[in-house]
Amino acid sequence: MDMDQLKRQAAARALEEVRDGMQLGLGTGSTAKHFVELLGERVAAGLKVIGVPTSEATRLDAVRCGVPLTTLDEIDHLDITIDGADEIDPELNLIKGGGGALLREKIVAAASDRMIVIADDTKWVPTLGQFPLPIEVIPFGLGATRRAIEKAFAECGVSGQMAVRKAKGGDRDGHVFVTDGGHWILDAKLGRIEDPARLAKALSVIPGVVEHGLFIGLANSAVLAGAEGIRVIE
Ligand code: ABF
Repeated sequence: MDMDQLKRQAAARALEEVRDGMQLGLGTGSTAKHFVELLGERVAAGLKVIGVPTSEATRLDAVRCGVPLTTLDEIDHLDITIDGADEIDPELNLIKGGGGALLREKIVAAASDRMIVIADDTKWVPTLGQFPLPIEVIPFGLGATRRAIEKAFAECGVSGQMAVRKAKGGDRDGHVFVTDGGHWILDAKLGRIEDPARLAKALSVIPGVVEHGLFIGLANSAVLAGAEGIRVIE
């Protein structure tokens, strides 16, 4: 079975948790896209739900699939957010943001009663850090922000190269990648993050850092699809 089929299976398993009347956070990325498509089929068959998308890309997918949308200004909470991840550790800490939507993804996840992560099982790791950690930053004063981030890395016992993300494909190919919020992303190759909660706190207090891709204590369960079948980790 190819990776895309595994992603769709994980999405289908998460869809079993969705009930009539739920308010849903809709994630970003190829796995979350499968979820939106499958949800659209259920909506066409009569399921009543409403969604908050975590990116412009997901908003367009949801519209295409007929999933009704709202915003966090119009509703006061979400029942479940279903989203992908770049890495998932045994405590269900995550690295997210490879798709560039980490800021909205974190706002939406934090506004949800539950977060279900959907992924193929290659995303399951013993320790976070092989995937470069995305850090969303304000372009103004980037040199100072980078130095502060490097200081936080040293205090938290990690180090590695950081690079401003470049857009791949489309009109902006090779130019700086700009997030939906108009910010830039630094990708930090750290290799191994022994204490992700400590690093998350240290990054969060740096002026110029808008958000980072460490999701600590936000996910309630992970649905992992692999060659051996589906595992649900809680
Ligand atoms: C989003 O999409 C991200 O936070 C993560 O970067 C990525 C996962 O993508 P995919 O499902 O395509 O592997 O959820």
